Formats: sequence, structure tokens, C-alpha cells
Amino acid sequence: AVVKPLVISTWDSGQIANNAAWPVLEKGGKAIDAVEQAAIAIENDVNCCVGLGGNPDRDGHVTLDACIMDEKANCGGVAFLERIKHPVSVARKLMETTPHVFLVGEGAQQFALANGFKLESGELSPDAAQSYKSWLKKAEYKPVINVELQQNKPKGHGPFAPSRLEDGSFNHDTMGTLALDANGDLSGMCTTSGMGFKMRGRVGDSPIIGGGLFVDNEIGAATSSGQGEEVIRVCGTHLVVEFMRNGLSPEEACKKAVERIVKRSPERAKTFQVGFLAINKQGEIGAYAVQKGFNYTVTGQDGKGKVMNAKSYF
Ligand code: SD4
Repeated sequence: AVVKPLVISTWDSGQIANNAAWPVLEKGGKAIDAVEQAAIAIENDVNCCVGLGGNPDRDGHVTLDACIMDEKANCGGVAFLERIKHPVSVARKLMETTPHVFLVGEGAQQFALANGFKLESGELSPDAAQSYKSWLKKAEYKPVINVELQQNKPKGHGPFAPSRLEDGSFNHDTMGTLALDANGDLSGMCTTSGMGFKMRGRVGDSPIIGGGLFVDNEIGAATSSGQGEEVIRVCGTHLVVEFMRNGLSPEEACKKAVERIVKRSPERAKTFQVGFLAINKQGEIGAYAVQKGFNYTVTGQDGKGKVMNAKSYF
């Protein structure tokens, strides 16, 4: 029998997202509403990793990327969005009220304001201000073409600095949530402040349909976290869903997509993290990552989240 409803999110902080999604699902609500609630909760949490509390870019501005996709392949994404608290809700508004699927930067902000979203102060959260300050000590501002050749390249998280360098409270900055509702429909969302201290204007995989998120209600859904460039290179989450279409389990599909990434960038793969998380129509769940340390949170039936560790290539 299909286990449903069910909600899964990347990382152990996925508990915050799942806790907000679960009441919607438990009442028989729609997956799309559940994943939006998940996003709102995590974007509100200044102690976590995404939303306006996240780390800024090299110029000190927080720029947000997010997308959402429903069971009918309706989708919306926003990128390089500043001073708006809930990018996923802006993405949903775009999906539901316009013929478009992707808005960026100033235009995305303008659209948000026109739709009643509030312009926030743009001030960094105390934690982010602290990590920006310590980042500035070692890394002078220098947009370089080959960012991966930088001297101060941090270990284990690709060319950019990992989040929250000093206090170690978390090392990621993306939340992906996938839900299967009581009706058997799938939806998902992905929201991020992006890689900490990224170049200004840089956009990762998170707001890109087929990058940070893909949902195919016939088959399953997938989301990703980690070095966005590597996910984009292989259209990662679309690839995971296609592997499931070909009969692989969610974990096998995530594993095969990870192997594809490693094959594309064998040398660099030793230094970056990418993790995929997937669910199929049967409510089976799986994940796989390039490096150790990727985990995810599963909430179903009893409403309590369970943190699971993903297997990894290395
Ligand atoms: C990005 N995928 O901007 C995001 C970052 C991330 O954990 O997932 N960090 O590339």
C-alpha cells in the first residue's frame, strides 16, 4: 500500500519545514499548499540557513532563489531576489497569476511588491553579519573567472565558502521539500539564499526547474542541495525523476545521478557536495550524496520527523 500523506525535506533542519507542512497534509490538504507552508516556516527561521537570515553575497547583500512545482507541472521560480521574505510564495504567485515561469532580480522584486509582499530592511541577521565579517578577513572582494582556483577555497563545499564558517551551526543553505498528499498528488519546493559569499548575481540550481527541483506526478519528485553548478550541469533533479521513470527506486535514481555528476567532474567532485532526495508515487523515499554528511527528514503517519542519513559516493 502507498504510504501517504508524506513529506520529506533536505537536512535535519527539514524538521522545521516538515512540521509546517504536516498539518496541511494531515487534514487531507494539497501537497502544493503543504510545501509552501514548509518554505514559509524555514524562510521565517532566522536561526536556520535559508531566507533573509542566510549568508550574503560577496557584496554583503542577501539574494534569494526559490521555486515551486505542482502535480500538473505548473511551476514558478524567482532568482536574485532581494529584501523579500518569502521567495517561494512569490514563485507560486508567478505560477498562478502569470503566463511565465521565471523572474529574476529587480523584476522579481517589482512583481512581489505589486502583489502585496513587503519590502524588508535588507539588514543582515546577526549570525550572517558575523560570518560575513569573518569571511571578509580572509577573502578580499575579487570576482574571478575560475573561482575554484582561489587560494582560500574551503574544503568540502566547492568553490564557495560554506555557510556559517565560524560557529559551525550548519553547513548548508538550502531547503528542498517534497510532499505526497492524501490524494496521491506530488508537489515540491526549493528555497535558498544560495552559496554564501557568492559573486553578485550568481544563481545556483535551487530556483531552476530540473535543477533544484523537479516534479512529475506520474512518476515522482526530486530536490537537491549542494554545489548548484554541478547540479545544473546534469539537470540533476530531472535526471533523478527520469531514472525513476526507467524503473529505479528513489535511492538508486539519486545514486545514478550522483555518479553522473562525479563522472562529469571527477577531480572537482572530491571537493564539493551535492545531495539528492527523491520520492516516487508509491511513497518510497531515497537519497544519495557525493560526500558523507547529507541527511534528510521524513514525516509521515505519526507526524513526527525522522532524520535519515544518506549514503554517499565517497
Ligand atoms: C546553490 N544549491 O545555491 C545551492 C546551495 C546549497 O546547501 O544547496 N547549499 O548552489
